[in-house]
Amino acid sequence: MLSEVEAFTASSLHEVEEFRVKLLGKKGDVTLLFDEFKHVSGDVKRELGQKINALKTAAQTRISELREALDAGNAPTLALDASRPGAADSIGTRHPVASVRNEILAIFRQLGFAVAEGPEIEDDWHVFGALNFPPEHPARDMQDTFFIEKRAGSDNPILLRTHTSSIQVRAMERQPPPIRIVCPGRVYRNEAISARAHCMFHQVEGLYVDQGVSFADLKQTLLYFAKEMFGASVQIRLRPSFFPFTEPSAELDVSCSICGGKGCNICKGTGWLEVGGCGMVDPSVLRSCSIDSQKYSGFAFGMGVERIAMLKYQARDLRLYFENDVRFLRQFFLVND
Ligand code: 2U9
Repeated sequence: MLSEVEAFTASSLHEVEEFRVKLLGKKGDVTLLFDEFKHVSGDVKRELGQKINALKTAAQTRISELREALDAGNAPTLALDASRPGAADSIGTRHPVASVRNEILAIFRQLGFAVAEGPEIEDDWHVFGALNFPPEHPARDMQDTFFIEKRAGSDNPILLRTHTSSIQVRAMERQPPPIRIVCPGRVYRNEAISARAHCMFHQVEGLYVDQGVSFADLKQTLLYFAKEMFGASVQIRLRPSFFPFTEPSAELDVSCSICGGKGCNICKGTGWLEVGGCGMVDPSVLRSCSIDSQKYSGFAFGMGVERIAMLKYQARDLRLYFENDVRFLRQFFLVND
């Protein structure tokens, strides 16, 4: 905007007045910037204030120059100083969610996992049916899932995926084992938005299917992940749980890296932080995807990227990750990958 102001030229006093009103009038661009500025706080405020003031001064200077030139009957000249150093472009930063997702994927790539993606608009079979969700399961309810189309004569409606597990189902349908993939992506759930829940968030899920894959392999893989992600001194804990698609199933906790497991307000005094879930792929899920469950076994895991980002950056409100407020995003300027 500054260079546009400095380069502005006019052939009449009327045009100069229009320019003044557009910038400095009651609803002018610069006036509106000053209004917005009132809501900004912290370090950004000082820098922004200086920039808006510079813009205002430049506009006033250019208006006076043009008025003087036109009053004197001269054609105005451009107030360009060719010797002035150029202004550097400001470079954007990667969003913290993308950054954490990339970090997670890089860790699993080191273990030989390939990255696989799939459609966000899915069908019931790939999100629920193949994953052993019974027909009356609450996740299949309108309250929990965004349905797009209930197709007449079909029991396979179109919906927004509620987890990235559908990518793994597609991979198993497409290729025979060994399969070793990590699947990142957006998922959608019909939830009220709050500091802890959102109707859209990001997951990374993983799947390893081969001959002789055991729970010990799962545990070792997750321990490696936790140490790479949260530091070499972390411990992991698996708590028994239930998912329709894994048996046995477990919740994955890591020891709190803030207090070292002693108990603090981040881990609510427990010394442990929940980071995801996991389990051995239920043999009936393998069979749904035409994989011989006598010959092959597999493990799977899943985690929410925003949740890991919140733990890593100690943000208290999930909504910060979706609002794209530069005052929040600018704090991640050092994170680059
Ligand atoms: C197939 C078979 C099994 C993926 C898994 C979880 C456990 C899990 C949650 C963590 C937090 C979702 O983001 S979250 O809300 N996920 O607990 N996910 S096992 O299991 C699969 C996937 C695909 C074919």
